[in-house]
Amino acid sequence: MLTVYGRKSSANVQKVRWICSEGNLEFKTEIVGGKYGGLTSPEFIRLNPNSTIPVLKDGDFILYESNSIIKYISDKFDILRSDTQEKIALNNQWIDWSSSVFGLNCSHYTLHNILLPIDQRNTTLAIEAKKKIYSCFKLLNKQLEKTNYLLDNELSLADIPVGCWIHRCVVLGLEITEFKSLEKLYVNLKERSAFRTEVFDTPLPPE
Ligand SMILES: N[C@@H](CCC(=O)N[C@@H](CS)C(=O)NCC(=O)O)C(=O)O
Repeated sequence: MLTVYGRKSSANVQKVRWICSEGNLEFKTEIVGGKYGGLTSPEFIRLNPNSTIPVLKDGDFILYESNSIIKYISDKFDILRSDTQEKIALNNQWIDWSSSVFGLNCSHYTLHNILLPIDQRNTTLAIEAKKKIYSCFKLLNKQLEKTNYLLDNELSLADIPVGCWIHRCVVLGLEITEFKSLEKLYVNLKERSAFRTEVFDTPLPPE
């Protein structure tokens, strides 16, 4: 059976738990990270020398980096797999963007709003991250004008990381109501039980 290492409040962990649930895959959970610690233990460093979550264990096979993990699960268990090179490439494009642009700013916003001790939070950095997140909302809203999900009218792999970060923004109080197409995606995601269980109903970091 698969084991997913990481606290349920981590957006990167949520991506992995969501795709497993989307495909009705059973998995075990090892809660580490955040207030639970454990990322610098010798056992965990053997799994991931970066001391970050998530980590996936599939038998003797160990994998870290959330985006690599969701692609592995998608391919191996045939969950949300794309049938053309173009669709694979577009999914990869959005998955890369979700980490290097959108997720990066969501992480900064999280850090400087709730995660760091109050005396280490930097309001300027939080405002800067918020501005960049709103540019991402605008870009996503444009992309979503003609489709219910990012690539077409069905859920694709790329919706998973993007959906996790959208939810993080919403729970941190960032308003999406002026972005009607983006809001429609969020409504569609909330109708999926895998999203509700693994993303929507989870606590905020560092829980
Ligand atoms: N690029 C990595 C980033 C991993 C990462 O930064 N994970 C965060 C949680 S979202 C972490 O390990 N934080 C330390 C902690 O939870 O204690 C991935 O996508 O897996």
